[in-house]
Amino acid sequence: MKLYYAPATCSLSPHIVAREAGIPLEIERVDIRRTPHLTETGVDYGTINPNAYVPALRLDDGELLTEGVAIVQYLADLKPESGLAPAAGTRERLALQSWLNFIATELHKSFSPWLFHPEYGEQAQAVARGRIGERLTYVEAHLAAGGPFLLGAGFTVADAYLFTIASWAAFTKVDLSGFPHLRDYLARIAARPAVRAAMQAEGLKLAA
Ligand SMILES: N[C@@H](CCC(=O)N[C@@H](CS)C(=O)NCC(=O)O)C(=O)O
Repeated sequence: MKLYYAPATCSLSPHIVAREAGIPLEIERVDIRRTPHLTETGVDYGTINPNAYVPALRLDDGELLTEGVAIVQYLADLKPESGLAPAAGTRERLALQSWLNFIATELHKSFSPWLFHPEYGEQAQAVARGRIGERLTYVEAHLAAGGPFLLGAGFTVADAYLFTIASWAAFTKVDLSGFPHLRDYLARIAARPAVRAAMQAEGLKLAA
């Protein structure tokens, strides 16, 4: 299997999941800062994924799987014993899907594209930061009431995704000082060997 990724973007989430599950993965970098987006082997990524965004997972049978929340569940389901996703059809799986959708639609898409493109202007960015702050207040309360992970005791694919997206706060001027449980949570996840390995493979700076 091959994961198309861009360093430190949302594709870090499936990258972490594969490593947490012990699934061997080939990775190919995509330069999403240039138009057209080229892969590291010089292919126009738009010819691979018509939406030209990462992540995308090339399966061994040649099919291309897109959308981060689908990819992480696919990977987790390949290794049910990893506990990265509760079994399909259970209440716990619904809770996982609820978190994945929350992270995708309420957090990921409030950060991106708004806080990554200065051309949207300060007003739009202030609105995005306000919205993110409200959503993180909800996450903070949830972690304060339970934890240590989103679904309770065990690390799941939702944690890989939330870690990836909430870590963007560090370089998008989203203030996490009012969210101590979230900051502890992010630090705990950053220390996981699989997370460190994925970040290292993407050339990212590791927490001390
Ligand atoms: N709906 C997609 C969104 C993916 C997405 O936003 N990818 C960003 C990086 S985090 C990207 O590749 N942006 C480049 C572009 O859209 O051209 C998913 O959840 O997988």
